[in-house]
Amino acid sequence: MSGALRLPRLYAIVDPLATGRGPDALAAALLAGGARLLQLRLKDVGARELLAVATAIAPLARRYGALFLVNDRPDVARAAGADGVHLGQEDLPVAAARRVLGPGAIVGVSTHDLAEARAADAAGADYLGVGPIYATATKTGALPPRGPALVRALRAEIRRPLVAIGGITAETAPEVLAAGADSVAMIAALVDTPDPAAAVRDVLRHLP
Ligand code: 3NM
Repeated sequence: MSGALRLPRLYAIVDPLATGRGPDALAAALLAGGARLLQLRLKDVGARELLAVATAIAPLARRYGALFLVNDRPDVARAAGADGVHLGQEDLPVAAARRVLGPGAIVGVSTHDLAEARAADAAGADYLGVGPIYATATKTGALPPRGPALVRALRAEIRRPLVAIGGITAETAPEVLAAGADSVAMIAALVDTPDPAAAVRDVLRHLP
């Protein structure tokens, strides 16, 4: 997309983990709690199921005025009418994702060090994911945690929005934002709880 992107400070990721919750029910709960940016992340389903879930969540997000992104798959994001896509390092490059999604879409990229961040910046990503900040059990094969220092290092030279990720909780979110992140992404802290809507409300109360 053109122009500077302003992201909500909480970047809520719809990944049911092992909770057994349906992703659409989870998305509804996160929105009801006040999340205004959702990313759908379902690592173990095929494109058809991902599309079906994304197609159900997109109008729900729109009703709340929330941004809705799909992880990994620009084609699914476009077909579902999502606002954009979040790309990992092994997914399509930013330019190819834009060819699929069109000029108005949001394209974010996961980065884990300065070199990846510089490359995503040069490629024109709308925002950069930055992590893992703290230890996380959510992502298989996650790199060692880098602490808020990684955010500080990237902030020193990159102007694009930075979305910090990895083991962030309501308690640690303020120090990550203070290090220069624009937003904090969370999975377990929201999802692996008895009441995801209440977890979102609690996080939003903690944010400066
Ligand atoms: N990506 P939680 S860390 C999906 O470093 C993801 O790129 C990461 O989940 C990265 O909030 C991570 O439960 C897991 O730790 C985030």
